[in-house]
Amino acid sequence: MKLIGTPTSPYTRKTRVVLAEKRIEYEFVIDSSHEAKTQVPNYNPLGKVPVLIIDDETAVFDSRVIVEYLDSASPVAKLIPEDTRQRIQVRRWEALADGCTDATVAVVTEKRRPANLQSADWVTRQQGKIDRALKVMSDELAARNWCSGEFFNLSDIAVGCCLGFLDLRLPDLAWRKTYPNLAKLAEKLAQRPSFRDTAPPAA
Ligand SMILES: N[C@@H](CCC(=O)N[C@@H](CS)C(=O)NCC(=O)O)C(=O)O
Repeated sequence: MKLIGTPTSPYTRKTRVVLAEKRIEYEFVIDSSHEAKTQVPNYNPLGKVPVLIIDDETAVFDSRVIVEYLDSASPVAKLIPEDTRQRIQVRRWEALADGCTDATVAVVTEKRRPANLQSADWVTRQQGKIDRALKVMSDELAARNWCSGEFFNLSDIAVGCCLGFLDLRLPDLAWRKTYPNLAKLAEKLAQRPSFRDTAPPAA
């Protein structure tokens, strides 16, 4: 099995954490679709990573589909509950965290454009999504150990990758100060080998 992605992509990291938690061997192929020589569009017409090439040469994307495949591929460390209500709760957390990451990517992409082409309104709109998502994550986590249910699962992985990406790309946001319960969760996740071994290189 091969995973195509980059060490800084938060969606790639989500799939790498899942692979590590489930103890699934894979080859990590680094390919950024922003590079001229990228092969990513040959596997994903959307030109986005991650892409998982499974043994029969089928290319699976995006990260939400990949993690579902991986969780069903091995019984080790189930990360998505069978029960419908619990599963929907976990996937809602994932949608919230991934959506917060999407808005972070949008802010960073906009700020990399030439100053005269940047839209302050667009950045404010995306920043609003990040702020609201963080507040809801913090409110719903409250004083509990894990985001959804009694055990570590995909919801915690998605939130951990989202928070890690905020640290990488928007280090001035100071979310730890505003939301100490999210900081505590991030600290706990950072001690897991799956998170430690996939931490993005410094920007
Ligand atoms: N919803 C997708 C998002 C993937 C995504 O946006 N990946 C970024 C890297 S972090 C990418 O490849 N961007 C290149 C592009 O949009 O052209 C997923 O969860 O896999």
